[in-house]
Amino acid sequence: MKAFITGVTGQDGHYLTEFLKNKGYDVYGLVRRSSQPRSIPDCEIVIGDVTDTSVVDDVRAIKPDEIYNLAAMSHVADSFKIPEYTFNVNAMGTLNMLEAALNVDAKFYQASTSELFGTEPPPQDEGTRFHPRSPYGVAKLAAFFMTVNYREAYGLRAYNGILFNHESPLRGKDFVTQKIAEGVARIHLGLDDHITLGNLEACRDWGHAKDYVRGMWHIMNDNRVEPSDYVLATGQLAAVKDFCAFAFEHVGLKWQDYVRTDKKFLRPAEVPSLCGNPSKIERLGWRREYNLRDIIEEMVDAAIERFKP
Ligand code: G4F
Repeated sequence: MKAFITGVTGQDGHYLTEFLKNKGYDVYGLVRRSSQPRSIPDCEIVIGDVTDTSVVDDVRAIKPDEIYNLAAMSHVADSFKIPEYTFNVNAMGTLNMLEAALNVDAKFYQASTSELFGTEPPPQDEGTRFHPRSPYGVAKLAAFFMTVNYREAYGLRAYNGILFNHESPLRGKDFVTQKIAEGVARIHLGLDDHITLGNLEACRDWGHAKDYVRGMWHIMNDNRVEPSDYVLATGQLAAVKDFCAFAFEHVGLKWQDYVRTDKKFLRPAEVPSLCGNPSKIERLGWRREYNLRDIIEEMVDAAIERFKP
């Protein structure tokens, strides 16, 4: 089996490459040209970009069985600053990848997101109305329905994985969980004396990226069911301040003594509360292995190791 992954240098790309290679797949990863050093997983590298239609030729040359479209401008707050770029990568990039999949009749996984639900109250599932709250969310909504449309119009075996937040030690530093984990580690090591965050009341359903890449494969590989869309979530709701409390508690500190807030980290429009109902994917046999405490402890411990002198 051959898999083609876009966004292979991201957190999920790393774990998915490892997971698929362990299953015996040949993995090809689309990597954007960059002069900056980056961590690239061990796979066949294809230099290209989802926003450049040459990617259709790249895919035709490889003829993968499965395409995982993980490439995105994935930072919600930044999408307000660069909405056009965000739309181009997240929506038009998906369209290019759908064309590429159609060309070789590959199965297609679209990295969709709980950001689509926006203001709709939890628990959210596959039947919940969409009301995105950012250029990121709006672009991902276009990509969601483009994927549905290629399935309905052309019979493409296309799947949206509607993933709630998922974290790990490989998470980018600008996401709140890694910002907190690294802040706690630096305070614990005496390198800093506080961290500054935005909205502490926002609630999320945080799972582990390893559980969720396994879910991506699961979504694409259950031959008992027709292609459709699936929520991947834990069903556990926690606020940003709860995440802080658990993370500081892990190193024996009280979060209130070290966390400050600054309006500059607030968003023009916020998604207040996301918590998913994973019943549909659980009926196919997927179960998460990690809970929130496991994730936080792993992230804080890994950050301590990184910053240790
Ligand atoms: O960690 P975040 O930046 O993740 P967000 O916005 O929920 O998006 C992530 O999850 C989505 C799935 O639901 C993905 F689609 C998306 O690509 C990304 O992976 O922020 C989480 C919450 C927000 O409510 C934010 O306002 O934390 C709040 N927050 C509070 N202080 C902060 C901060 N977020 C960041 N990034 N930095 C802060 O200082």
